[in-house]
Amino acid sequence: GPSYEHILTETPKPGVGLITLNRPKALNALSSPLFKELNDALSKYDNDKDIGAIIITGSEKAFAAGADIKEMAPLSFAAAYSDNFIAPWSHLANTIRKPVIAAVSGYALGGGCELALMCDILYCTANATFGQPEIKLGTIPGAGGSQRLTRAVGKSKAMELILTGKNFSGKEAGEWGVAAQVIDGGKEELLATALKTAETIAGYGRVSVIAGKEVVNKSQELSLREGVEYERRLFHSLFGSKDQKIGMTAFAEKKKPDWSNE
Ligand code: CO8
Repeated sequence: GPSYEHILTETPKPGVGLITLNRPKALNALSSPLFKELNDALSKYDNDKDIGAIIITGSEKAFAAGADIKEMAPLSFAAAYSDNFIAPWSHLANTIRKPVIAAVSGYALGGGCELALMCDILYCTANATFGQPEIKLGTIPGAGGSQRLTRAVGKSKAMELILTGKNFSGKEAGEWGVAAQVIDGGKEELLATALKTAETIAGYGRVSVIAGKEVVNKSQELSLREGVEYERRLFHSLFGSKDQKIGMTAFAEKKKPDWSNE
């Protein structure tokens, strides 16, 4: 595969692409060069017919301790605005169609928290540390944190977190619905859980998985009525897929479906 400087990529299980953020000296601070590599790896997995689900993880100590503060410190308004600084971060949320699981151990602060929130499913360890500490640096979340955290935890709690900059734990992330599962144990147990889910998803037909992700994401953008109509249109359209016939025929025949991904 391609060789990267700031991330590692591997396929630890059939159908699963694993991306490990790997800037240990900076606690995986998300520099522009790192994000360029992350986007490249995500696109490659998204376009790879053999891959059905993607995991993003970090180290035991840090998922990512934020955007790279040292890169941002000297930035001017004109440079940030004209170069559309941070816009490439939207690649994951805007264009990646296969499910992405965040497996968070250690720090997920600022942009690290926002990256985790962009993923489709979030798993974390109980003692992971989340937070939007930008206010302490004289700024505010810039990669969707104010929007996604608010949708996840509600306005009052998001306002408290973003205006005080105080951290919250993995345990709290689970209680508040930010995380789908809080894993007892460390990075190893966390990754095992993420891999199991990714393998399960990668074992289903690609077309229905992509459609499932698309309709859940629409719920974040559309009114309930528009969202339900959108879902119904896509549901109807899946009767045009081979996998709907394969799946329902296999059920009736008490067999295991052999997906065509068509
Ligand atoms: N950027 C750059 N370098 C970092 C970052 C970061 N976000 N976080 C840690 N590092 C570096 C440290 O500078 C240090 O480097 P060095 O050894 O050269 O001094 C190394 O990583 C290890 O860090 P520490 O020595 O600080 O490790 P500790 O275990 O003592 O502390 C902490 C760990 C608590 C995580 C601490 O490093 C910390 O507070 N980091 C900053 C957390 C933070 O404020 N993150 C938010 C950044 S702002 C942001 O993400 C903006 C949102 C995104 C888009 C918005 C655009 C405007």
